Amino acid sequence: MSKGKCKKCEEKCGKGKASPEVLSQLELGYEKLFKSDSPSMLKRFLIKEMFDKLKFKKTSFGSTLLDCIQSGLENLDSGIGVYAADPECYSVFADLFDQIIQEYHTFSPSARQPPTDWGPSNAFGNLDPTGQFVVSTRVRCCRTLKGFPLNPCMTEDHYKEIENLMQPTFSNLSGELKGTYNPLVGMPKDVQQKLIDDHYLFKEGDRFLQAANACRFWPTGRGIYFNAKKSFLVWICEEDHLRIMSMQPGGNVGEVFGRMVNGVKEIQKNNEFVASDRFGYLTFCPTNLGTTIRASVHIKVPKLAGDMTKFKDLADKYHLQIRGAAGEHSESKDGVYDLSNKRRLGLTEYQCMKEMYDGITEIIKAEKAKK
Ligand code: ADP
Ligand code: DAR
Repeated sequence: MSKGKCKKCEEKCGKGKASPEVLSQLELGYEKLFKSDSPSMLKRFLIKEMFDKLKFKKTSFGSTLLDCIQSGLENLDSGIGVYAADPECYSVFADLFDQIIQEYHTFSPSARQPPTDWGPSNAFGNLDPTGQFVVSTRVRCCRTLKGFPLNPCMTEDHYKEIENLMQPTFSNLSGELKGTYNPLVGMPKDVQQKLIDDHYLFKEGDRFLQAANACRFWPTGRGIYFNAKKSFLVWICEEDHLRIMSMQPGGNVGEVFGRMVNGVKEIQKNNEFVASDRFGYLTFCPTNLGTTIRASVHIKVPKLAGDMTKFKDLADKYHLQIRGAAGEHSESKDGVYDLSNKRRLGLTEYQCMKEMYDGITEIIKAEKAKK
């Protein structure tokens, strides 16, 4: 397993400051951002004083401010516009990350992520036993493997090593978790597209990830593990090193969550994850820190969706996020919306799930009550 820095980072590493080329790109990008009407948190929080302080800094991996904000400089329509190019970025560029984290997760600089608490195994039942509203349920979490950098600092060998590192773990999964690993390299395009269309596999070509240097050497080292029912799945090296997920038709949150927890516990028996006292599990995007859990339902609420402004206000009230039927950056299809918890940091895994469970319960009540 490569413990060393990537060639790109080696070139950048060296002591001290960002190179003149990086500084020049930063100044040009910042000027464009400053003149724009970008809604991103990057635009709102990276004021000139902070920019001038951070632009010279480098992490021990060699990451610069540019490595973290390049996606938001290129995609002015970003909501956030910032990723951690390596785990140290959260401390080296804390001035910027802390404000993003406080706003997105309502998590203050003095706050600490509580210890992992999955809660009691029978905590959650079925949100919609009649099947009138909830089409399907999915719960996912993200993990960064110790000893590896994050996307912008990863070499092609890093991607291959992570893929190879996970094979013994996958081979040892048994019972309901037993399945096969399917690398993207060599996967027929029609098979890949059907897995994407059926909501199992990640999409390709996300412009935000591409601009963040998260898609280099694609599809090397990328792939998906899944069991026979495709109810337990693991993504390898999409946005994060690992995305561990459970999903099934219907609204039985307890079953879906329980399967994901079992999978995480099995995988962590042989693998060490990167976490910090302050933020819990560290991830490429600051929106996924902490529990890293996104628990979602595909739900049909045609009455509420008839007034999207009120629907969004109701979702906000219960700390829920609305996505389209194909996930992030997609639109609803056939009246199906992806509704999930927004907050992942500053609360336990159980509290995260409860926030989603209680929120969706209220959404279903509101849909039933609406004339
Ligand atoms: P992530 O959830 O990992 O942040 P996305 O929002 O892009 O990523 O969703 C990834 C895939 O998971 C998409 O195809 C999306 O439609 C699918 N998905 C998310 N929630 C559900 C759900 N409750 N039921 C079925 N598919 C889902
Ligand atoms: N589109 C980027 C990412 C925001 C959060 N989603 C992730 N991490 N997949 C943005 O800044 O809006």
